[in-house]
Amino acid sequence: MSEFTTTQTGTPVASDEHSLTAGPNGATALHDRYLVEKLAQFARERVPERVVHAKGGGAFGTFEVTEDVSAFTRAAVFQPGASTETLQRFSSVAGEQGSPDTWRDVRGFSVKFYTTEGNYDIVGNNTPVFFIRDGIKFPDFIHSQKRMPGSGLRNSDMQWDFWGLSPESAHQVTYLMGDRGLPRSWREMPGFGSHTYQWINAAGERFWVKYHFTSNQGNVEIDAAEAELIAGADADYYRRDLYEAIEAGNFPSWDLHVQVMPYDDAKHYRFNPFDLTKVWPHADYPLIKVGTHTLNRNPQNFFAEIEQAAFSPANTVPGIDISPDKMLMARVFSYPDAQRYRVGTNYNQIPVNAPHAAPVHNYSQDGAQRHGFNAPTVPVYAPNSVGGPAADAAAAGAGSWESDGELVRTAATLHSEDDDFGQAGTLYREVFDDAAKARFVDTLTGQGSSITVEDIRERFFQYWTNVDAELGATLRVTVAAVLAL
Ligand code: HDE
Repeated sequence: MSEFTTTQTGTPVASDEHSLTAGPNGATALHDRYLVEKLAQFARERVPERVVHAKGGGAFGTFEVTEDVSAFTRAAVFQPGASTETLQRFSSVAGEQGSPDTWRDVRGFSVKFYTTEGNYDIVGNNTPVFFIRDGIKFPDFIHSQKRMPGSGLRNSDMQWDFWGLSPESAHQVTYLMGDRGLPRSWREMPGFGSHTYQWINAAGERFWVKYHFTSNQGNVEIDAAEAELIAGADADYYRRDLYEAIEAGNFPSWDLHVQVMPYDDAKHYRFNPFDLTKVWPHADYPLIKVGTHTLNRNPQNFFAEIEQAAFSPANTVPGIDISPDKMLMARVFSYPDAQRYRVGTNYNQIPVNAPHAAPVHNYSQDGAQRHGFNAPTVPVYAPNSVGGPAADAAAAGAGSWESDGELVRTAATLHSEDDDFGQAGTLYREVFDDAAKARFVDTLTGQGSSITVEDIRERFFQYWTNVDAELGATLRVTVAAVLAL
C-alpha cells in the first residue's frame, strides 16, 4: 500500500475528496480540520515576490579555481584548487513573476558560494554598470520603470523623465537599449559583480577588484522582433532553456575573471573607481582569470530553493569586503532587510540559505519559524567566561579604507575623466558594430516616439546628443518621421 494522507501533524485523514457535511447535501462542518488546514495553507502558499528581479530561475553548480590569485586574496573560495558548491539565480529586473523572459531589460546574475568560511554572494547583472550612483535614488528609479499608480500600466513618459533628469544613467541605458538588453538565453550572457569590491591577501594587503563572468556558451542576442514573438509564445523561455539544458547534461559554464587595482591607485585613477556608472577599461586593468563556474544540478523544488533563495552583497567572507561605493553600501543594508520581510526573520536557517560548508556560532536566538538552536549548555550572551564562541578579528580578515570627512550630502569628488556621457559614447562608437548601431537607433526611435510629453522628448534628444552628437541628430529625424505618420 502506498502512504496514506495525513494532516500536517501526522494524523491520518479520512478523505482527500469529500468535505465533512451534515448529510450528503447539507452544510459544511467548520470542525473539518483537514479541510480548514488544507485551505488555510493554500491561501498562504505565496511569499511576497521580490520588489525587483521578481521573475527568474536558477540552478546549483560548482566553482573551481583553476589559477592562483592568492597574491590578491586570502579567501578560501579563491585559493588554488578549491572547489565550492554554488547556487545561481538569473532574473529580469522590472517585470513581475509571470512576465515574459524576453522583454527588454537588464538581467540579474546572482551567485552564492557555499564556502568553508561562510556563504559568499556576488549579486550582479549582465552589465558592468548601473543607472544611478547613489542608493537614495533607487526606489524612485524603480517606480519610474514599474507601473503607474492609477492605470497599473507601464509608461514611457515616466521612464524617460527619470532617465533624462538623471544623466548618470546614460551608460547603463546605452547597454539596455543595445543588444545586451535582449540575450537569447541566460546561458549565453555574461555576468558582472558591477561594483568595485575589496580583496585582502594573507599579508593584509588590500586591492580593489571587479568581477567578470564570461560565458563559455558565447554572448548571443536576439533582435527585438524575435524577442516579441517569443514573449507571446513562451513567457518562460529562459527558465525552460536553463532547466532543459541541465536536465540534458548540457551544463553551462562561465569563466570568472577579475580586474585588480592596487589599493593606492584609487585616489588618482582617471575615473572614480567606486562610481557604479563607470567601467575600468581593460587596457588599464586587464582581466585575470580565477576559475570556472559550472551549473550542473536543477532545483528539486522551485519555491524552496529558488523563490526563497536570499542573496545579499552583505554576505562576504574573510579576504573579501566591500568598497566605498555608495550604491554598494546601500545594498548591504537593503538585501537582508528585504529577506527578513519577504522570507522571514530566520531566512538564513532555510537549507538553501544556510551555509553548507561552514558552521554557525552566534548568540542570536528565537524569532518566527526558528528551528535551529544551540545545546542548552551553550551560553546565551557574550562576553562570557564559560567557553562560548568568541569573535576573532584575525579569522574575520575584514577590509577597511580611510575615511576622515565630515558628514555631508553631496556627489563624490570627480576624477580627471569623470563625466556622465563619456563612457556611454565610447560604448556606442567603439563597441557597437554598424549593425548593432542600426538596431540601437531603431530601438531608440521606438522609445522616443512613445514619449508623449514634449519637454521629456526634448530631454531625450539632448541626452542622446550628449552621448554622441550625430546619434542625437539622427534620432531627431527618425523620431520626427515616426510621429509624422
Ligand atoms: Fe538589487 N535588489 N538593489 N541591484 N538586485 C534586489 O533583493 C536594491 C542593484 C540585483 O536573484 C532586492 O532579495 C537596492 C544593483 C539582483 O534573488 C532588493 C539597490 C545590482 C537581484 C534590492 C539595488 C542589483 C536584486 C529585491 C540600490 C547589480 C536579485 C528582493 C542601492 C549590481 C537577487 C531581494 C536574486 C534584488 C535592492 C541596486 C542586482 C529590494 C536598494 C546595482 C541580481 O533588496
